[in-house]
Amino acid sequence: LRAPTATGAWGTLAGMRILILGGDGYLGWPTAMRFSARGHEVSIVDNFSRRRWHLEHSTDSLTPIRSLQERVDAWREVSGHDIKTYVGSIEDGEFLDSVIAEVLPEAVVHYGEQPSAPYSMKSRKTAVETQYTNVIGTLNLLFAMRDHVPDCHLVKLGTMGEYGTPNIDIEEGFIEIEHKGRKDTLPFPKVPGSLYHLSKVHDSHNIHFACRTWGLRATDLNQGVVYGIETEETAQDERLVTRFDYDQYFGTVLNRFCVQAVIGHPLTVYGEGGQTRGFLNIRDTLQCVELAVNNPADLGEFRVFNQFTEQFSVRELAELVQRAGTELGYDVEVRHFPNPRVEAESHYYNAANTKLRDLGLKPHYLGDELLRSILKTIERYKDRVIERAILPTTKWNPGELVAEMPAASEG
Ligand code: NAD
Ligand code: USQ
Repeated sequence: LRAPTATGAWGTLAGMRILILGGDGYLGWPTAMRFSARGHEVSIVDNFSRRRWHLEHSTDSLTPIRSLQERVDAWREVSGHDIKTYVGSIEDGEFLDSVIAEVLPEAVVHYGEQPSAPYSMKSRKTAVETQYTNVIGTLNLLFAMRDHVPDCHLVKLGTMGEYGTPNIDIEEGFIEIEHKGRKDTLPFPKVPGSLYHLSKVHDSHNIHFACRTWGLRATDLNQGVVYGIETEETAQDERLVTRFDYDQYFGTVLNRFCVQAVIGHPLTVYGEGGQTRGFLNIRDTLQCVELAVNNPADLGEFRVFNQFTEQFSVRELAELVQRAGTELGYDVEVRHFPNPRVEAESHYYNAANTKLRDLGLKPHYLGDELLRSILKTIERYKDRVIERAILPTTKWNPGELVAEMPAASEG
């Protein structure tokens, strides 16, 4: 394996072996193309579960995505670069072990998890599926790295939602605590808001353990909510588009609002809309992941970066979309719906995000121009929108359903 330079950075050396877990997904596919375009040897693992979950709900990506094989063929045609693919589930330890032994990656970018909070709260089955896929998959990965590539750098996608919404500033992974006259720097307290977000907390603990105990190196990217539809590479050819979801399970809030604005559906602000989160453009996800890969953690180090560029409340986002939509001639209504989630709707939120900026992140901020360009891209595909998939049916606490339906509870 190549050694890092004296500064600890790999530089931007071409030809690193990079394995992308979840490389058929919204973020994984554009990431695979980005590293491939830079001249790295890229391999992808995916089990197509995201495509299957859509089939099971009779929903689909707004963008007409090609099969992984067609994407890889189109990418070869457009760029002249090959991407190798492995189809299988990372919770299958034997499969993942054999992939790691064959690829011998110098960096693993791990996106391959069930990413939806509402899906994880739908039923016992989906909650167990989420935690099994995410936690066991990551555990298998840690063992395979320990046994075959102990120098490899794990870049793991975590989530800002691991922290929840505490009434104090959120630090990047760790906090210095003084307790009864003694001091220590410890993992920041985690109070996540769904069983999905909890799976990421469990992952973080397991990865931290593997770094402390086996000397692995890892960067946990606590990413905020991603929005956007295009990257440099996906825009090169219609066959290279990435998925874009807007349904109640897999659509994230700003992407949903943009689709809703274009089709004339009221923007679905849950509750008061004071819920504040960190956000970033999909182009910045790629930038952040690249920065992490190019500047690896030290052996034995478990680093945490908070990966977002701006904070917004849901209500602020709705107003921004309404304004950009109105400029384009759409009639955009902002409507408050009963909140299906159990979460604070008005709270303090101030999260640190300096570590990626220190490495050179140049954010693409959310402005009217960017929003208008997302809306215009969505306009091209608006006939594909399945409107019945938009309103939420999954409640965090189904007991509330009973309270709202006295007839049912009395009977
Ligand atoms: P996605 O569902 O589009 O991508 C995940 C990919 O992983 C899918 O192609 C899926 O088929 C694959 N996959 C899932 N489980 C797998 C398994 N067990 N084995 C092999 N492949 C598997 O989701 P995304 O939005 O691209 O998110 C990627 C990662 O980033 C996830 O871990 C998610 O939790 C995290 N993240 C996403 C966002 C966001 O706003 N999109 C924000 C923060 C963190
Ligand atoms: N919300 C609305 N209306 C909607 C959808 C969502 O008001 O139509 C609200 C939610 O109640 C929540 C906020 O918007 O308060 C964010 O919801 P979301 O669905 O956009 O994001 P979330 O469930 O947190 O999950 C998403 C990704 C997940 C990632 C996470 C980053 O699906 O993979 O981990 O964003 S973070 O939020 O920072 O934890």
